[in-house]
Amino acid sequence: MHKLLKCCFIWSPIFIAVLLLGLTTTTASAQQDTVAQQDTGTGTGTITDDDTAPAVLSLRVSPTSVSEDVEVPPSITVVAILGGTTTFATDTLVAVQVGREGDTAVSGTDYAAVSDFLLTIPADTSSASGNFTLALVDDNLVEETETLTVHGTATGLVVREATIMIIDNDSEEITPVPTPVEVVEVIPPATQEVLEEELAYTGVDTRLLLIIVATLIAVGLMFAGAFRFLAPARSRSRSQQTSQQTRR
Ligand SMILES: [Ca+2]
Ligand SMILES: [Ca+2]
Ligand SMILES: [Ca+2]
Repeated sequence: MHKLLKCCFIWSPIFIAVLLLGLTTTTASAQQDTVAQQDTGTGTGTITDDDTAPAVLSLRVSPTSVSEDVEVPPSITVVAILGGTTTFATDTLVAVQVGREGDTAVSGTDYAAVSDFLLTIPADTSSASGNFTLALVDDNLVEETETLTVHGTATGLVVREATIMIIDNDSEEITPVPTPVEVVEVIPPATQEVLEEELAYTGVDTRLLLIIVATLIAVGLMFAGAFRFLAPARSRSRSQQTSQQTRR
């Protein structure tokens, strides 16, 4: 019995080790079998994209307004921007046109015609920009502010346009209207004095005239009285002379 226990004590670890080795070998063999099966099999996987493609593209311009009489034709920058947060995996071509029917700024009249051009938004990019020169016509017409549309097209996208404003520099000549002025007649002091002197002189003259008239009346009365006094005496003297001649 003692030998039996001793034998078990010695051989048990060996037995366990052999058992574990066998299990490991079996597992590896099973894995190899699985790999072998995968290598020889086929499968199809589907990757579903969770990004929504852009649907809108906006055009923006800078500057947005220019004066009709600007000395140097301005360079207008046009930027095309995809709407939203996603981009395309391929390039996006945007055909840009400057001006269209209905604009108040007329090509060839208010500005020199601008050729169409392309903007390319690279793959995995949200925007692109380009430039064109806007040569304005400085006419002498009095006009309202004119508008010039920058628009375009891109496959599968709604393109929102931009507007440039052309500011007029002409104005109507305004004829000044005279302001009515209230005129107040003011008599200069010198004139006032002259008038007062004339009035004073007229008063003296009237009094002098009255004195003269009164004097003449008085003189007339005196002569009349003297005539009355002298006339009877002369009559009596003539009568006496006549009676003396008669006596002779
Ligand atoms: Ca004009
Ligand atoms: Ca002008
Ligand atoms: Ca003008």
